[in-house]
Amino acid sequence: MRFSFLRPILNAILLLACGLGLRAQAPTALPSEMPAEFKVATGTWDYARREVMIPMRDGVKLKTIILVPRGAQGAPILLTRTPYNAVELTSHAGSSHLGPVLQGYDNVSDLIVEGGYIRVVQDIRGKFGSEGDYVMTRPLRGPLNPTAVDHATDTWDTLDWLVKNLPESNGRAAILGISYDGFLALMALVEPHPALKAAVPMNPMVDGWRGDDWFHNGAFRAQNLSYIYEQLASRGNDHKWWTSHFDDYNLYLQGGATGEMARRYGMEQLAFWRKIVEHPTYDTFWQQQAMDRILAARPLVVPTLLVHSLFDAEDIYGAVAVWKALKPKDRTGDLLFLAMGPWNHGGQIGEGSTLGPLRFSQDTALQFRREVLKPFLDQHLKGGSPSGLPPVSAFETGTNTWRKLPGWPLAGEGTARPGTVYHLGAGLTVSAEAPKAASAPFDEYVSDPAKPIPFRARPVQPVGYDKGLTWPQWLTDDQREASGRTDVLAFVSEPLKAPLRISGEPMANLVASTTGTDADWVVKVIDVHPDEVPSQPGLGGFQQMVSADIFRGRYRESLEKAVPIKPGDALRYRFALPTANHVFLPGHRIMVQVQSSWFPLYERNPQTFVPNIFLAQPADYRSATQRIWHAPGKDSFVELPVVPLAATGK
Ligand code: PG9
Repeated sequence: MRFSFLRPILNAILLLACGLGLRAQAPTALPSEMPAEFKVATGTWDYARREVMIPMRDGVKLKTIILVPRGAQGAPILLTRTPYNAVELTSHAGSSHLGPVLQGYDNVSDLIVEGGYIRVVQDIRGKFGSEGDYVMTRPLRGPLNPTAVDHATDTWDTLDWLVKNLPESNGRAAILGISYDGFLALMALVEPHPALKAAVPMNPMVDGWRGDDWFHNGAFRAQNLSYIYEQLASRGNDHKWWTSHFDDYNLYLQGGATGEMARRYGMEQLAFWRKIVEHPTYDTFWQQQAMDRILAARPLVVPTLLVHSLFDAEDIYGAVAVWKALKPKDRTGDLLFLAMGPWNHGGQIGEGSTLGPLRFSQDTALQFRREVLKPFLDQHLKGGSPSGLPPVSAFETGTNTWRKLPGWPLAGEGTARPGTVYHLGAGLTVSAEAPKAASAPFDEYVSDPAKPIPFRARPVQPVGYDKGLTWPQWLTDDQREASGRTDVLAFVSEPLKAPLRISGEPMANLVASTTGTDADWVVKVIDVHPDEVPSQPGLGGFQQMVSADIFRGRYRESLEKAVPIKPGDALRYRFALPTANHVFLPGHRIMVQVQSSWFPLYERNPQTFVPNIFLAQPADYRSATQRIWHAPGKDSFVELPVVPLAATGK
């Protein structure tokens, strides 16, 4: 064979070439089976989903989810602004239908679908998909916010963009939301965009010091540390609160003072937490961001429906405070409305026929959505006929009846009219009789910060809305356990012979002394059910809390300045309890419980005056003997906002 001598050389060249070729052609990785960007096939969906970044006046863009019903034309817009993840709130189920997608946390999905609304949910600046810096309940431009933007301007800019960029809309919008989102709905009223035709602030956070999320009358709500931690540690709530205890009672007790507890979680890194520690009193920091004060200083021009829950474990103060501040501005009577029902925090968007052990024999939440919310929105967003709503739509517990009321409160609050004063008396009684000189002048108990009174049965669950957690309904817990404790005084009336109707805020009036130099006072007005309740045996002897709150004694003279209590001095403490709309039925008894801790919902008072309780040291926590006086001139009582049964509102 000619040139056969060349074969080995040729083979070697071939091998080399193949090797080189192989190396040149082999892919570095298997090609991805995922497209760079997947387009969801939405042809069969009954809505279109748009995700947009809406620019604000300072250039920051806010992530906004827009859900437009298929074929919508001239549709009104329902806007919610939130720090709770707009994408998640609009992605509840994998469904081609708008209803299931919105169901769950989102407000009133049934109403949205039936009403043909364009649903818009937006992350506020600094949270989840939005750009910008996060500031907890960002105060309005002014002394607490030197920038040019706040939630009022962000809402204005958002609405302006929406009406210009949604050809399917009729240019009319409402803002609605619960709690933080309710606070944001109130912010929209500060300088409303002309397209804003209605607002529905539900359970809004209004005053974080007086009676909503952070403090009640100066007592810090320690169990909220987990919320502050998760909400502020990262944009996307990635850092989850952790615990090494099953019982929050143990967790907070071993944590010591709240400042020390927070330090163990590294919370000094969180600017809002540092602000809380710097502002334990009702100083200008809190006053200047209280929404009732802010709105009271401006005209009311947007029709507003305030929604209040009678068993709201988080924001039981806000809606009624705004109502009181704004009602005088509603000269024509067609701008401000109030609805209140037997719900927990946000319960009006769920199923409302029961709450804890209480039964209302009707779905009160559905009734509210159909008979109050829908007509209100129809009138203002669709140019429908006047809603015909009364100023106040209030569910009355006890009788389980809806009332259409001309105003709120029905009774003159805090006026101590005859028939409204219920004295705490010797022998642990509640009665209309003033104390007599001959009877025992006080009752007393020892309050021991080493053994604070659990605010609910242990093990105390964490605050939260996950399945299985009963936090949202704790205000309906049976108070029987507390009434049997030696560190709780339980004053009780004889069984009532006639129904007693209250509509408004009960006032606590304690004359109390302590051996310490600071003290907390918790007062609970309770409806004690008869010992046997044939229709619901489990309610036999049930102690139903009707209205209750805590007051930090150091603020007796001024909410702005803490002062020590003089040991042994019998001093008067007067404070309002949350709104109630209740009838004590015949055979029921009125109970008033008094105690000095409510733990761990509220941090412990060391009972030794220290300038800042967040920074109290272990040695400051001391037992004290508390006396509740019921002697002539030193009479403790509750003023109940009593109204005749036959009064208005049938
Ligand atoms: N109650 C919650 C909250 C509101 C405002 C500030 C902080 C917390 C909420 O449910 O949104």
